[in-house]
Amino acid sequence: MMDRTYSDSLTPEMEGTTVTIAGWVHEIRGLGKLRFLLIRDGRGIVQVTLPKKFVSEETFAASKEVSKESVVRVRGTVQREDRAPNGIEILPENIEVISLAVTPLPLDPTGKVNANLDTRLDHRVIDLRRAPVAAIFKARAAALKAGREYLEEQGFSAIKTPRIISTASEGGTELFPLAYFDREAFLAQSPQLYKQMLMATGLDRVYELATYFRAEEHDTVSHLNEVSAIDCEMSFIDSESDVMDIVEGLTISMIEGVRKNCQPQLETLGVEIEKPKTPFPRLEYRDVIDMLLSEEELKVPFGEDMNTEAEKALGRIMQRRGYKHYFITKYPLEIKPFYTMPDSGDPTLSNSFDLEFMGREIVSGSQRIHDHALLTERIVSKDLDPDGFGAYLEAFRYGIPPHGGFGMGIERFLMLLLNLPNIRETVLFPRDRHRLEP
Ligand code: AMO
Repeated sequence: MMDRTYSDSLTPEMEGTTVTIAGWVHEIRGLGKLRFLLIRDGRGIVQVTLPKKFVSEETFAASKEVSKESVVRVRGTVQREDRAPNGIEILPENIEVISLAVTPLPLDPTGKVNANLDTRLDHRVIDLRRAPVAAIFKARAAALKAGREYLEEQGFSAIKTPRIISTASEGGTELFPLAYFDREAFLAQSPQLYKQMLMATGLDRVYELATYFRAEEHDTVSHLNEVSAIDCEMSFIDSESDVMDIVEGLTISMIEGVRKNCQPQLETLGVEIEKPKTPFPRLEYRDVIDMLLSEEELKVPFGEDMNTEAEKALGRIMQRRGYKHYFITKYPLEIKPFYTMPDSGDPTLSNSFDLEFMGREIVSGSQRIHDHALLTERIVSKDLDPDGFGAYLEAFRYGIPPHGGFGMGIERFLMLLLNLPNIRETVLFPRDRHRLEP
């Protein structure tokens, strides 16, 4: 590895020592006989100061030839300078230009010149050099790390299920078809069928950092066509309530993971994250419909799914009560996928739930049907062909415990946590209806 000192290790106490720094030329300021290069290295910025009188001719010339965003390595002496970042500057002995950046730049990485999201995504590599953009991905990594740790502590094992599949699990209209040798296959919409099949094996608690491919033609600020999710399935449950306990614990851990480990990034983003108010309320769908009518004068006909307007209105109601996170439970059976367990008291309802975060769904889950005959009946009632579900249905014939699970959309979670205006901000290289590049 190259010998280099990162900007965040440089302190005024190091005055007089010789160091080598390396990174991108963030800014060039020239005042005739005094020039400044600001070098950005992914952890911060260091000022390199070049008084013409005190540096060699070659070094001064190099500082004039280099363009913004070029990669350089600078060897020099640390000096105290209160006006510079970290209270230090470097007086260079040598400036090596490792990779010269072409001008003009397609995007201004200092963020002084605003660019629209499309232009930023077109030139994502340059965009990712900006501190507020990089901060999102630090927060994303911290949230996922905390989420994985929580699930492992709770006894969940990491699994990997196929991304190339033969059957839909979440309704037939959202699949991307794929040529699989001489047959048709699809990109997986979710690990749903596989994670349920594993409940028949003795692997009692599983999770997957999954990718959902969804051929939805949505063009909104909260939909993607390639989605990352934390998918869990757990067996020997008494009811969906056991699953909601895990969803709540997972959500709190992920929020805490970001709060504890990403304070500098949150400051860069100008975001303050409060500790979530717990326990998360569990509101029955039926009661939500009544609340919407009485408190927001919004009518959602019983049996219809919550539309965006209704979700937002409920978000306002719950915000007034001090909650950002709350469950909606007991949805009508007909609007939930075939694998959802009907409610034993009222079979028109289901043992299902969504977790909402300030008026938007981030998690959906349920207790599943574990009875082979009922499952087959539900598949047929959705106009699907049980023959297409051979191996899945077989798992229900030879002993399978009561089970349930959920999927959490990681991008939705981050968008809401970091108060971002568009879900695309949370993905390095997002895939949407119009974007396949970069
Ligand atoms: P569902 O289809 O509700 O459930 O997806 C679960 C969560 O994934 C996220 N999500 C999306 N995010 C962005 N763009 C999309 N197009 C998109 N689609 C889904 C949301 C959503 O809450 N198999 C079930 C889960 C389960 O029951 O285990 C499922 O896929 O945050």
